[in-house]
Amino acid sequence: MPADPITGLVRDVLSGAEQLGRAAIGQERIRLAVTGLTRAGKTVFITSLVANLLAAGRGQRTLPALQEAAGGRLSAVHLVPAGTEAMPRFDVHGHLAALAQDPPAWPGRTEDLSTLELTLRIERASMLGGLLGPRSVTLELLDYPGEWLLDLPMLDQGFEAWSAATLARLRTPERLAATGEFLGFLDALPPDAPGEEALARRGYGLYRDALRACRDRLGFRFLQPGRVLNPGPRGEAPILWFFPLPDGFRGGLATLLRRRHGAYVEEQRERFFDPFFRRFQRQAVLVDVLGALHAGPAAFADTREALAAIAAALRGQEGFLSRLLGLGAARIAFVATKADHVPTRQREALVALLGHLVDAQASDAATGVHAIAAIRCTEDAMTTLEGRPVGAVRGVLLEGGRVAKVFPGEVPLRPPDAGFWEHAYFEMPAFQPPRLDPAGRVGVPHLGLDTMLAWLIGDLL
Ligand SMILES: Nc1nc2c(ncn2[C@@H]2O[C@H](COP(=O)(O)OP(=O)(O)O)[C@@H](O)[C@H]2O)c(=O)[nH]1
Ligand SMILES: [Mg+2]
Repeated sequence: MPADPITGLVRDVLSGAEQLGRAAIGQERIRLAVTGLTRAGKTVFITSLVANLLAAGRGQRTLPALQEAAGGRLSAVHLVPAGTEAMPRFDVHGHLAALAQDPPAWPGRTEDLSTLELTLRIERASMLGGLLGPRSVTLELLDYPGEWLLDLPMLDQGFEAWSAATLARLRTPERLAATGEFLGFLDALPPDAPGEEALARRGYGLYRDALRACRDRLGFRFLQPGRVLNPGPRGEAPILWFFPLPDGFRGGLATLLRRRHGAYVEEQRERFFDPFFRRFQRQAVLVDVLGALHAGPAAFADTREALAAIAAALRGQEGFLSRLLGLGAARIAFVATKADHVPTRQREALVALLGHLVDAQASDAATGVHAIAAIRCTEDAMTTLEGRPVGAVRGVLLEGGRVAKVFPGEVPLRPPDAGFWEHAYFEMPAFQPPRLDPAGRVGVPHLGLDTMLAWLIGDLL
């Protein structure tokens, strides 16, 4: 097996945790992985979770539903100091400091692969009211890029099927501005193109640039393979140097790309997904549903397709979730983030819409659907639109720092049809976060973070 970034990192996560686990025999661990596509709100989510847990450990009622699920009181919460891990560490102090600035700032953009551990001390009351004695639990958090999750649907596809599906997406008119150069390169290739390294590298470079442009300039999300967009801190490796080929290619290039594709898929399965899913049986998949609505019909359809493919791969016959359920204890929460962009009465619609996007079944106890704001920046307000009163939100705009009332539009209960987009009106400005107490004594205002966590990890506390 070639040495490559993710394999190494996952091994680090696994072995680092193993060592710690041994050091604290008898200590219970909760392993929670947080993922989501770029800008979904992963960093903000973990920052808020940590700030609110630390405050709860100092006696503040910041996460009531979680405390209730724990059947007791959090009496102390500590960050586990960094040891000798090779994994990047989640910069919780930096992110909290940004929020405590005046004016407060959102945490900066991050490399999406880092870990952090907290110890939670829980005082439990017995049924008769006496104390049962404290329990100590280690909460291990992993922040990993949602782009990698998009490799899941690749596991059951051969090179030809993957190529056909991928090229069909790249060729849609909305994407041509980003993909034209790569598609031009493909068109000029003879079907018996030789397996030359320079040719493969050139094609790969153009493909990678097309994926990046689709993501960064056009807001598309269904882009594979995930490690091309997010190779992790150790950079690109030859196993990534493939790209989709049209039907009918028979020469050396086709053979080379097919081999690399196969090696990549196998490696992801064996070295990433298998060990990872076995270890992190609790996962939060964050989705910026409102942002996708805001980005328009093509980007929304693309997010929808990406989520459906991920959910199906998790759930299918051979799906990771079904295999984990065999081991017991797997749970995945799909979470619509930034719910403070819509007034309270629309949050149910947000949950319903996300439920449709991931095809959640009421009977599926292992999959939960939630809408939260990890950091609540607004309050409900009323405004008038064409003479009639409508629900709005009020907050401080990030740009300019002035208080504004925003009518965000109506969240549809299900994936909208063409008619919706004709009249679509969806405003989603960036709000300024509330300022965090610099001493960190109080938590961070949120919406539904505790309820969601109670569902996802409450049974383990
Ligand atoms: N209003 C609001 N905005 C949020 C919230 N969470 C994230 N955001 C916005 O989304 C941006 C991206 O969040 P971040 O956590 O950095 O995304 P990541 O790329 O998934 O780590 C932030 O800078 C905020 O502007 C939230 O709970 N409420
Ligand atoms: Mg981040």
